[in-house]
Amino acid sequence: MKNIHKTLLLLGSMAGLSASFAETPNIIIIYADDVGYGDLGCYGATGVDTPNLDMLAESGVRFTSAYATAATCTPSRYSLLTGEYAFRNDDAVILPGNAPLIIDPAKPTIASLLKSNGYATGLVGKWHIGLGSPSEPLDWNGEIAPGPREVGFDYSFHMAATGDRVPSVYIENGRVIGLDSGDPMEVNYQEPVGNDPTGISHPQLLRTQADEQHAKTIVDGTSRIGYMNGGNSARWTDTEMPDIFLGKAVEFIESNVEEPFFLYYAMHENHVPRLPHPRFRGASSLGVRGDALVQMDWSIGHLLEVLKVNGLDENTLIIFTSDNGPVLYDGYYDGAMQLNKEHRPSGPWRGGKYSAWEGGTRMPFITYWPGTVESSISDALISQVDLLASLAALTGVEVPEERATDSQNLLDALLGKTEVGREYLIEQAVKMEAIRKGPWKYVPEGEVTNRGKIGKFYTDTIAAPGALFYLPEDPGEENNLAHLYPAKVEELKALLDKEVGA
Ligand code: NG6
Ligand code: CA
Repeated sequence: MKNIHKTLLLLGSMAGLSASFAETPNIIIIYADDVGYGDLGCYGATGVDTPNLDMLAESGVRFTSAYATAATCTPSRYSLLTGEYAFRNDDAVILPGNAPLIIDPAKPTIASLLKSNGYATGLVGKWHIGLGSPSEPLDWNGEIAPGPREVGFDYSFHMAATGDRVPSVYIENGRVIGLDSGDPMEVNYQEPVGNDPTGISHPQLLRTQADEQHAKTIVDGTSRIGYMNGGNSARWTDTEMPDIFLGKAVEFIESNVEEPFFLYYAMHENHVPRLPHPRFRGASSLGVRGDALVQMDWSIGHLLEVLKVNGLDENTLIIFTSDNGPVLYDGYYDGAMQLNKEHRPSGPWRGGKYSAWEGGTRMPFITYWPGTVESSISDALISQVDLLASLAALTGVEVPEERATDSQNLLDALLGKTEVGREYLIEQAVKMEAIRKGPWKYVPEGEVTNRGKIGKFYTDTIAAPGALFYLPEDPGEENNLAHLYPAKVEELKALLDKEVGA
């Protein structure tokens, strides 16, 4: 395998690539779910300890202006993998668990590019960008395709969508694991299928009560979004999920010690339902939301150990970030809001998941590569959409023309060699987009969606000509300066319109 890899690089160099600079470290993207900027110790968390992530941040680069492309999961994940802003794809909205794949397999992804360059590629964890083809309904009892394999992953072990959505089963290399052919499974988001109890019919069976949207089929004592029937032997146990994903991530690493690998480790923490393993109960003072963060950090510590034991630690680039901002209450009455105390999950930023305020997309973001990445804190402006072009540049693989055009090569910033990042980036929120350029942030006229008190969404109304903030002095986006700087408003509005379409 190693030899093949070198040959490919040579071909790359004949095609005019700067192959002499290409390196082929192992690459692990650890993608957390709903973890906010302020949720890690190294970003100021209180009430929860994250020593392993703090160590990564201390030895690597800790970014302060790194963004998910969107304030919700599906669009951010789409962008991360494809190098394309999700607002360019109308299908890239929060998907139900039975939605078809939204990545066109003809488009390159980080996985397919690295695979074409000799990497073994693996996905472990949350998928949530659809499975199956749009033209025919998916049979969960057969081959599940197209999916991760068709967009570049050699190996995959994942859930279909989210922890709070059916089907609550694991899929490995295109097959539901543990399925009994005598008990076929069925999934429906429109109407009930089968006779399983739901959160509405049997609330007494629930560990945690939920809102109506999350009160459909009960699996493992938790009601979900959507209905499922059958597949009983395949259904997951929530408290085991983090250890199962960790085990699969470790297996993938250990079976690829001899060749470069790319692992997309899409952890479930800190999405609802928050059901950490009992050994982490009480590990934080923030209730289950903090306990799940502690388990996430512990799992990452274990992964680091595995790399070390296998002699891979100095040959592995780790990138840690999250798909969207934090949320306390998100459908289950799990006490996260009541137990949050002084902790600020979005750090200094306003808003969180769903929101066009900074907390929606400004993410914790750490790069770690002992011996190569130098310890620093970086204010470089970067977006997760840039990972594709940057990792392609690192490994000497060419991005096909006219593909992944939103992705910029910010490799030097990622490696801590410069604090020069992008000029500007788009922040996609629910039903609107905002723009950050240099120190400025512009939110156009419209309604900013936010998760509020238990059970509620609320909106902040932005009047024409939109709101302009100077972030270095106003991280909380409280002082709208639009009337003072009309030219800046014009400039940012024009840029935003150019990108998202007026
Ligand atoms: C929303 C769910 C929320 C969560 C989210 C997806 C509500 C009322 N419900 O529809 O609980 O599942 O979808 O989260 O907001 S994400 O992180 O995968 O985008
Ligand atoms: Ca998410």
